[in-house]
Amino acid sequence: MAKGDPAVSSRGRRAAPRSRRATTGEPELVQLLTPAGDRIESATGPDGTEYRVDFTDEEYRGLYRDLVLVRKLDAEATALQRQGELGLWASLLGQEAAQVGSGRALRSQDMAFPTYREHGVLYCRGIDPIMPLGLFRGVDQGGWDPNEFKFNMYTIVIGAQTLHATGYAMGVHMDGRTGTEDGEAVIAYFGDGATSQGDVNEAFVWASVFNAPLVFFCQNNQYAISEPLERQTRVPLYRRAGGFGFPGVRVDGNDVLASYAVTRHALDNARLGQGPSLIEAYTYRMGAHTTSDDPTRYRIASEVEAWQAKDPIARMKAFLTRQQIADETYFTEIDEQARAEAVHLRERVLNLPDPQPVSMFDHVYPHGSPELDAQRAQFSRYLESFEGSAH
Ligand SMILES: Cc1ncc(C[n+]2csc(CCOP(=O)(O)OP(=O)(O)O)c2C)c(N)n1
Ligand SMILES: [Mg+2]
Repeated sequence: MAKGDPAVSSRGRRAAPRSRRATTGEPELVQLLTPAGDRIESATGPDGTEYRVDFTDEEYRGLYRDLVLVRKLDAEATALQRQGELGLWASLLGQEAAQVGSGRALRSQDMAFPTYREHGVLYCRGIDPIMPLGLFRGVDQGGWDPNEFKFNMYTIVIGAQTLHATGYAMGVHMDGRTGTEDGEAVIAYFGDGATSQGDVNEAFVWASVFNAPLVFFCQNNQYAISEPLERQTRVPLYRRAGGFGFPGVRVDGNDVLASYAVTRHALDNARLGQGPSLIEAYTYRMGAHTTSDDPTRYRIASEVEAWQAKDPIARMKAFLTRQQIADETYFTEIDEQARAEAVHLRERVLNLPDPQPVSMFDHVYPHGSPELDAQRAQFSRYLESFEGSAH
């Protein structure tokens, strides 16, 4: 999907001719699409940057399709876990706009470092959604070639990937792959809870002083499992960036247009050699932390309902309908496409082959090792000892 440059493009064709800047003393929230589906033509960030997008009708419809597909595939994975077909699933429900907006803002040469919840970004990278399902079904070790898709492996150790991303981005800079419009930028995803980790704060320091071409993309979904945001910070998270010496901005993470505009701008600054920045995508985890969690034990229904009114897909649908960019026929078509893709995904998951137990030794070192060979041989003998027995 080729899209206009949000920072410099001309105004959206049917956009309402107005600009918005928060003046209430509340933290500024960059927003280009209200929860009711009204377009705001441009929004000004805390450092004066003006954000806007200029999509064609087809591109607007494409973003809607991405949001719906990503939600449907995620729901299918949750259902598979509930039926005992996956060991665990971390749903992205509610965070589709933050992920699709930032994921579509990446250029092909950019590198992404995800957590365990970035199924929407993975989808936008053009990766087959079955890839992480092998990991959560326990039939592979979750490995893929990060360079093939410019998408690093899922990381469950909270915050660790921000350091990996920083090191990688420092390398990009040292190799001279920044400073031009086709330079490479890097994005590191993490959550609100991760901001309390030492790793993340160390990543901020290193990225800052080495001017790494890195966008720190924090999805503030208000919870770290059961811990609410107020247990992580006394200041809005995006303001942390100032103390480390780089810009920070808070975007409406349920607004796919603003998420796109803010991320595209930050990535382009990074690729041009202007160093790191922090984006706080203000959103909400509508579901459980993972399928092992029961959020009714620590949050009240009215809070969830309040966020339901800010749903990322509903506002996009309202906008497309009102502007006559799409109609019911289109929405039905997309629902049908999403359903078919989910069925296809399910069939393939159920047919994933079980691995041979000894295969766990295969990818530890690229060229093996004598010690590992000995361990493999010992394990093989152990497995053979069961042959012919009932167990
Ligand atoms: C280093 C480390 N400590 C603790 C955990 C256990 N853990 C898994 S998810 C999680 C909460 C993370 O919250 P947040 O960063 O807000 O991300 P979210 O799950 O909300 O997307 C914790 C503490 C872990 N995986 N790694
Ligand atoms: Mg969180």
